[in-house]
Amino acid sequence: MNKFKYYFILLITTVSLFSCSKDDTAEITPPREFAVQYATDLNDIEEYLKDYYIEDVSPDVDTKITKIPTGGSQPSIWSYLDNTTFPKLLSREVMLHDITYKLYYLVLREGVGQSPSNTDRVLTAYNGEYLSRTKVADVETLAPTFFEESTNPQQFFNLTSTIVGWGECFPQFKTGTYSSNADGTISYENFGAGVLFIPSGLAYFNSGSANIPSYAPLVFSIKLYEINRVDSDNDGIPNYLEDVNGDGYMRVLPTGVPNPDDTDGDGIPNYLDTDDDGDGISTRKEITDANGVLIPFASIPACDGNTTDPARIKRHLVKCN
Ligand SMILES: [Ca+2]
Ligand SMILES: [Ca+2]
Ligand SMILES: [Ca+2]
Ligand SMILES: [Ca+2]
Repeated sequence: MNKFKYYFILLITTVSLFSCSKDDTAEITPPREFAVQYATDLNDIEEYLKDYYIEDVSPDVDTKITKIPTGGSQPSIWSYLDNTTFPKLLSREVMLHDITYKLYYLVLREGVGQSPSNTDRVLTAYNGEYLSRTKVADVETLAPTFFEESTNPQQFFNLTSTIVGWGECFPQFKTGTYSSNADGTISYENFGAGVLFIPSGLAYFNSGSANIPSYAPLVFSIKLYEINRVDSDNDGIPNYLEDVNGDGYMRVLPTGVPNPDDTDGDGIPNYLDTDDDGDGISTRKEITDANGVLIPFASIPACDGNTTDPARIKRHLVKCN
């Protein structure tokens, strides 16, 4: 009996808690439509590209972006669109949220080392700003606001965990060279450097983040110092060697959409598929020696015996004998 009484009281309390919270909660605004917000963001980004110029690029590729003064003759960032020499303002198409985003990025320097795939980890210095419009005396202006920077990065970011815009742009840059200093620090040179102009749908969209308001397009100046290769499915083959079409990008695509990086067509791209060719034997087991001992990646022989050729793994997977 007591037990029933207890449950009854608990039930009443629960119901009143729920009804209480329902009454007190402000109406939640549904997120904006991606396509509508994208149109606004693209307009803001293109206006920024046309109204601002790269004032200064230091030898260390620190950028200073400034608004072109009235009557000024400075070349806008836009003037570098599809330039054949650096700086180059380029763009990528990104299919997401049932729309095709145009993602602009400025390459100041390409770099001389390796490019990450969109599933690798990067060590990058960066400076982040968001774009917003403010109205003063009925005059609306678009302006950047600084929110965060990292000048001496210590932490690698996995591009699958960062904003989509980073994962889409970083494979377009390469690392450089580095040397150790007597005081234990590292100097980076000749690295890829540029500026990314990211619509909010490829960034934080309606959620915002720390100092970033919701629906804010972002501008990141970046310097790619180092990369870490990732082996997501732990089969001994780094992701970038499971990028079958070699475009630097690997994705999980909706059911029915052909995926160029999915050898057996089971819907799981190779970099996440522990059995790439779908023969029932895990890839990891297929790269063992005669005694079943896993062959270290670097020493896996290729059909042609060239162990330095990255394509050797692909050949191995198509059952070279
Ligand atoms: Ca792998
Ligand atoms: Ca690919
Ligand atoms: Ca597969
Ligand atoms: Ca297999």
